[in-house]
Amino acid sequence: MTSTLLVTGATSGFGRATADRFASAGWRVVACGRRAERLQALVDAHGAERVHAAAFDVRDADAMAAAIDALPDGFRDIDVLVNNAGLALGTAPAQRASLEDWRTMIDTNVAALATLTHRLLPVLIARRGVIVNVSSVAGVYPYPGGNVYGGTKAFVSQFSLGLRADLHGTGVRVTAIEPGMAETEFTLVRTHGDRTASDALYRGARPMTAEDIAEQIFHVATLPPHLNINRLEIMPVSQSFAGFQVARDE
Ligand code: NDP
Ligand code: 8X3
Repeated sequence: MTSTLLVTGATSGFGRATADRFASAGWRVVACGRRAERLQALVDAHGAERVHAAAFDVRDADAMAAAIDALPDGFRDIDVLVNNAGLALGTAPAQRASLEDWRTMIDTNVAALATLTHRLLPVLIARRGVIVNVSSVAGVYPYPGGNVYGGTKAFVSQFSLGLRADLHGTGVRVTAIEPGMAETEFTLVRTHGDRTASDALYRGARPMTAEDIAEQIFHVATLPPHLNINRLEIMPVSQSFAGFQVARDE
């Protein structure tokens, strides 16, 4: 029997690599994102019987509902939901951050993720499915400039554990994956399009790749049905931790 994945943020980075990974393994994939031409490229690469493109902005609850309602036969019985669409905007300290950026992160990383999960819970319960929520080390370890982005990812990790508790006995599995630095379009988005800054961050650092994360997502989603990885924190070897900071009187 063919299984079905729905992954958000499939136009780039982790989401695109996840769509490729599952489609290549013979799954049906509902690939979501705003950039329709990139979703079409996934359809072209894997075939329309394998990949269905669902172009919508996850912050638009009506568009999300319409896209789910419009899923064709063969793509409705979702077994795995990967809530991956998300973003960081800015690295300024809270006192200089953009409120508009904060709201965009909350609407995308928190509100949209909860809305889509709520919408798909009935089918996931019926199919004893899997939810993989893409969180971040930024939700576990604070760093200067992480403020609202880190807060949204702390929500994702804690919401995932809460789902585990509520879905007790249903057979539905829930994992929060918490990656560290991976080279995708993430930093390009965070810097509002500064390619030089993005390239400089990753240069020489051997960051993780989108494919590294997609492989982890595929792994947790295809474990034997009696196993649940609650949280999976993963970093490149080149990234670790620095100490606390101390402000001193003059
Ligand atoms: P990318 O910028 O490469 O991909 C982000 C994806 O999210 C895109 O496909 C984008 O699609 C989608 N997206 C963003 N906003 C919306 C929206 N409003 N509606 C629909 N889709 C949206 O970054 P990553 O692949 O790195 O990021 C994926 C997830 O991983 C994010 O949640 C991020 O926070 C998280 N993460 C990333 C890390 C990293 O170092 N790269 C580390 C830890 C976590 P489109 O623009 O076409 O709509
Ligand atoms: C992305 C990882 O460390 O840039 O979530 O916040 S980090």
